[in-house]
Amino acid sequence: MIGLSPTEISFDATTGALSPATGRYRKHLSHLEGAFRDVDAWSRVIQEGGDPLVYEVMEYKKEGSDLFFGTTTMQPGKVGEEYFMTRGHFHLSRDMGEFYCTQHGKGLLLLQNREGKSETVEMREGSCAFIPPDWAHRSINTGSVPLVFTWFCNVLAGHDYDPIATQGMRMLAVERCGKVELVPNPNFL
Ligand code: S6P
Ligand code: ZN
Repeated sequence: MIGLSPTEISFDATTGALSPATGRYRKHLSHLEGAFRDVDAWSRVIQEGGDPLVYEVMEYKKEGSDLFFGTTTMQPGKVGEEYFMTRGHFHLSRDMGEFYCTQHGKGLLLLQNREGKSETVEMREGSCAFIPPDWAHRSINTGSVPLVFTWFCNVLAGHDYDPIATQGMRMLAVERCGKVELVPNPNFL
């Protein structure tokens, strides 16, 4: 790691655009099969809504560094009563956490440990969330504008999507009577 040069990377806090970026990907609703409880609503929004973009991730990784960072930009929207959300994952390296710092919009960070304990941290402009090692994390846009956050973690953290893809998370974030509610996921055992 000796010999790495300091670098400036700029980001746009309202769009999440990163410059320079070393990687990026987009997730449209069709990529999130099985993530939302209401499967009929999921198909309907894809067909009638033209498979909307749910989120985009851009990252900057310096070769040889132990750390990297990026932005996640989440569009507002719902599938049935459930808000747009990320897939959610544990890190493959169980001793590596992460920070999420919200730049724009509002949302909920839903966390869950291996024993199924569920917690949330509010995501709002000017706040950062600490994600402890070995807690799964899923971000949820509960607002009406894009939710943009920067994240920072170790390059060796990795993603383990299987547990959440298989079982979902214990709690769901839904809109009821115009309000954000956390309700138990009936499919989580
Ligand atoms: C990586 C970090 C984020 C997420 C991104 C999308 O450790 O937590 O970059 O990957 O917000 O979420 P997901 O669950 O689809 O990877
Ligand atoms: Zn992560």
